[in-house]
Amino acid sequence: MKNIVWLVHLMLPYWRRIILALILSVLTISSHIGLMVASAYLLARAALHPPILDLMITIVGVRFFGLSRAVFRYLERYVAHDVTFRVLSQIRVKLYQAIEPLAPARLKNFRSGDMLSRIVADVETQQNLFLRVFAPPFVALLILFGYGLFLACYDVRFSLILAACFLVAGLGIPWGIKALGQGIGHRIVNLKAELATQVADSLLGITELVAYGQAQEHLDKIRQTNINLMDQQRRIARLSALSASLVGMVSNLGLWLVLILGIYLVEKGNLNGVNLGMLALGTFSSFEALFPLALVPHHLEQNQAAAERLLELIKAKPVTKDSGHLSPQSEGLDIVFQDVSFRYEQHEPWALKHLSFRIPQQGKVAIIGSSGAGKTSIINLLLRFWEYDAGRVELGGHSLREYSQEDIRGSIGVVTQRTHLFNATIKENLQIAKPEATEEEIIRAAQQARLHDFILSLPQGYDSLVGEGGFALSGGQRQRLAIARVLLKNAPILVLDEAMAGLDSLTEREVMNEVYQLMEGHLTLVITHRLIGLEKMDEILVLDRGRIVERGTHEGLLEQRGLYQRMREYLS
Ligand code: DGT
Ligand code: MG
Repeated sequence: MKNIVWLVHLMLPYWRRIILALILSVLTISSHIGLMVASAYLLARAALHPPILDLMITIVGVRFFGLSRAVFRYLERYVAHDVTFRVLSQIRVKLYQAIEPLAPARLKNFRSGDMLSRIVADVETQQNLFLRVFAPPFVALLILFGYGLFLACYDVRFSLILAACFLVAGLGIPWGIKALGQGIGHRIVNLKAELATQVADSLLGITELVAYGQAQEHLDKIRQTNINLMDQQRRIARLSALSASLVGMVSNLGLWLVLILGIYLVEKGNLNGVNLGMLALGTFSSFEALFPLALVPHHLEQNQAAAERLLELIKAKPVTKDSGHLSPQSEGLDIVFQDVSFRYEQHEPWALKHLSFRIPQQGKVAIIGSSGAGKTSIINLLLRFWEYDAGRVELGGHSLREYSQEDIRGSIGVVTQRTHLFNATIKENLQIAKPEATEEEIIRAAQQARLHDFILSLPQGYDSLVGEGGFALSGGQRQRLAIARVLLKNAPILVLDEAMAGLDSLTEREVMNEVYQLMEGHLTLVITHRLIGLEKMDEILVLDRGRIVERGTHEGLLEQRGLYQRMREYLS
């Protein structure tokens, strides 16, 4: 129920359009009734051969209702869909605003296909909310009252027949259909999500699936989910057909009852025979308002299930609070980690334990250590992707928590271990780092990253597309693009996490030289497995299982003859 309240809340700002859509909907059905009533009356009157002038008004009425029905139907569709799409776009904006602070920590719990299904399918499901859940009962009620009053002008028993039919077809049948289709709405939403997850998973891992000969099995799984989904949809189609025929039966019954009562009244002289056809056909056409009611519970269930999944995302709390207002200055920045401990989840082992180090203004620190030692975790804390559990992290003399997250990230240029390239041109991928960058700046960054010549060798140059995730580039080229991004951003703090991974030794040295030049005047944190160029570092931290086990300059560490020295010996 909470979900629906949330959705209604989103609809409230459009209450004027909603009322207009409801009025137009009522006018459409009223025109339909009007057309039937006027036509039946015209035929009955004409059969008595009255002077043609007597029929003029009715003839005009038939023409009017015939036309107005189409016009109102068009306007009603237009306004109702306009409202619907406005609400959908609101949901999308809200969803995006909610998701952004969740990245990356909280989003790891969602699978990408499931996320896609929430963002696309679950949002789209909400388009039924107004059109198929809220509007039909209102319209049916208004038609019942309006046409019921019209019938009461002739005999109140006509109105009672109408009310009885509306009760059966508007409440009884939907209730029965709901009982028969209990849970289908939920199952459809969940199966759609499962299908999206399986398809997305198999697309992302298609190379592995083919290489390990698992493609057919995966395909069978997708097929099975698809069959299950189709089964549920077939059940809904069956229920929909059943409800349509039941409502059809009730409306025909209503027509008969009105006709029988009418004949009785005509015989008794209480009703003019000319009106008989008009009342019966009008009643019959008023049932148009009842047809959408049968599936209201089903759509409501589907809307609720989808809204529940959306709210799960919207209500999720980001791991880091973004309540600080400070903005890092470009001068005087130093980074201090004071006895920092951190773990990703409560029950997991510590990723960082009692970590203390300081990178002075414009200082250069390298962090090395075995895989899983906690190197990337330090960056995750620095970028405020995760919250540390104990200790203190300072930037420029203030706790990291006092800064606005966006500003912190704005002042850090980072090459992550897993660079993502967008399916766009090389130039656009570079401009992410600095949207207002000039042509010269972009070329300069690419030259420094030793990428310029390669880019020029492509037929489209800087306008070449890099493909989904950059698949048109080699691993090393992707990495150099990431480095070019950082060079372009030229932020006061530079963080390189395995930035040179995937580069051949020659290119690595060339790019390193450029990066070292850039490091001058920047605070730099380098994480590397390769142990190259560490002589230039102010301090090297050797990390092991979340703790600093050795620290010092290159020479100092070599003298210690500890882990650092062993690692170097092993590499050389
Ligand atoms: P690398 O990149 O292989 O050289 O390793 P590091 O040193 O960068 O390791 P790091 O900091 O990514 O991981 C440290 C530990 O934390 C490791 O045991 C795996 C765990 N860990 C890393 N990322 C996550 C995460 O997102 N969620 C959870 N639950 N654990 C994580
Ligand atoms: Mg790492």
